[in-house]
Amino acid sequence: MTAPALRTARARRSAPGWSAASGVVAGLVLVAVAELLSLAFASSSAPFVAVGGAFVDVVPPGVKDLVISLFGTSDKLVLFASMIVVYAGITALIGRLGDTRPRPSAALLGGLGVLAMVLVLTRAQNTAADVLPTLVGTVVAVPTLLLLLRTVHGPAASDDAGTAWTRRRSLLGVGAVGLLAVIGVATARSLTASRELARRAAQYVLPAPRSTVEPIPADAQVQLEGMPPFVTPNSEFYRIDTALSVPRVDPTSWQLRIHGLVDRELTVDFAQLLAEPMIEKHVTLACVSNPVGGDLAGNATWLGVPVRTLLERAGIKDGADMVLSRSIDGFTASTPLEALTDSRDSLIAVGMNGEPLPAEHGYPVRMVVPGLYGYVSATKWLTELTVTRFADDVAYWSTRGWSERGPIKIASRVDVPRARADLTRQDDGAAMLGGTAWAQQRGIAAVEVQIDDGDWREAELGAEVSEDTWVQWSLRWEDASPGEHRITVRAIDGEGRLQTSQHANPAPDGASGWHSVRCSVL
Ligand SMILES: Nc1nc2c(c(=O)[nH]1)N[C@H]1C(S)=C(S)[C@@H](COP(=O)(O)O)O[C@H]1N2
Ligand SMILES: [Mo]
Repeated sequence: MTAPALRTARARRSAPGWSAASGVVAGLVLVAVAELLSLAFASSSAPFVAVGGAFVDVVPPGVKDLVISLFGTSDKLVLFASMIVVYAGITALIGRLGDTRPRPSAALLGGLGVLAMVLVLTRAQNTAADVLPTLVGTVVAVPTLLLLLRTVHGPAASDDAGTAWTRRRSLLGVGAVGLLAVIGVATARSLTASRELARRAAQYVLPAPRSTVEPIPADAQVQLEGMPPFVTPNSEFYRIDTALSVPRVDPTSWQLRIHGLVDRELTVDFAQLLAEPMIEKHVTLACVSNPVGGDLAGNATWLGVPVRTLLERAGIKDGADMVLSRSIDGFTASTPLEALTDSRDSLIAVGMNGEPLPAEHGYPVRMVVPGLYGYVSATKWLTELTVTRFADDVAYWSTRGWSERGPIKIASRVDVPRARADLTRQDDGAAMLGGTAWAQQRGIAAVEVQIDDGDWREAELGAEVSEDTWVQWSLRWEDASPGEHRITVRAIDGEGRLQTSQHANPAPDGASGWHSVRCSVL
């Protein structure tokens, strides 16, 4: 008797649940093989990273805002988790289809692989070779699916529970191995990548600044439990970007190219950049997505070369009004030329709080522009400056519904107490309040606090470090009475303008409105 005849004789018995599981396991095999091979390629060649990155690039305007308001800086984790759920769902459906129609099911899985390959190719860092990991993963996964489908069904003649279970156990085995491979590879990747980067980075030493900046006076920090540190440690600095895997940029091959409307194109490598005269600046960065009272802002001492120095060397042609800065991962920001050439000393930065930039914050080189939201200025993993015109070029977020220009709006917030927290009175019956305010390029002249519907009281300000740096405020609330209260804060900038009470959402050009917290005084 020939094999096909044997198979027709023993009719396949349907096992939809196990078929769905076969789909999920085959999908896992696809990812595992691709991840494993992608170790030899750029991390952006890994299908999950590429598909997630492509997704981030096409989400409609406003969704970024919503996701950030819901999940804050855990947005990437949430995206990966959702992708895993969606992928498991799709592969389960594919497997389920395979219960009755194995070949179309295999074709669908292959199609999924091809779609992932197309998305891998759309990533800025990738070349054609970067599709290989996903290609091989798909080529392995498709026959695996067919094999698994055959395994879980088992011919009806051998229909005793024990045999069926033995066969199906092999499915679980393949699944477990695939899962371990994915986890193992992801771990290995991040370990080897950061070790290798550390080795290369160690070849460079940050230069001392030509002019050191005034040190931060101790009384810039309001001494009150629960206040954020005046200088944000690098490890606590908020991180916002579209990069699903942090770009690991090799400083030995890094280059910055300055071109466009210039008299002579300029290219500098990392050693040349470090040899330029550097300055230091205390600058508070803020994200346009920061909601009223939010913490998507951070304050650091940056070390870098004034952008102006390099732009002047390149020679700016008439008619230019914008510089499009580009990251290695394709992100772009449009910064008004004026903000890069005026006296605010915008930086091509290499140092953050006395250390090289951490990978998450743009190593080896990023932009820091006082007074503008990050999305139009603070390009991390910087590789290119194109001198151009707003009329000719559009940056990443501006094509997604965000404003083309993004001056930072004045902001003030209550940090102590936190919203809905308890506030303990001191022995003398007073309660201490504190918070933060910023209005980069203008500075903060005053902060006022209102308790319930009472009169506005003037807060005491910590030392002002610069107009581009946030200030901390505190208020001794003498007559704090036990019970529920509402605390509202507003600021006045260095030009005498009162912060507007008009509420605006972060999209399209930054949130506005007064921050209020409810608390109960004990
Ligand atoms: N390459 C790159 N640079 C980027 C971004 C990005 O998505 N990609 N996001 C910008 C935004 S929106 C902000 S608010 C700042 C945040 O800088 P940080 O992550 O160092 O705090 O980086 C800017 N630079
Ligand atoms: Mo941002």
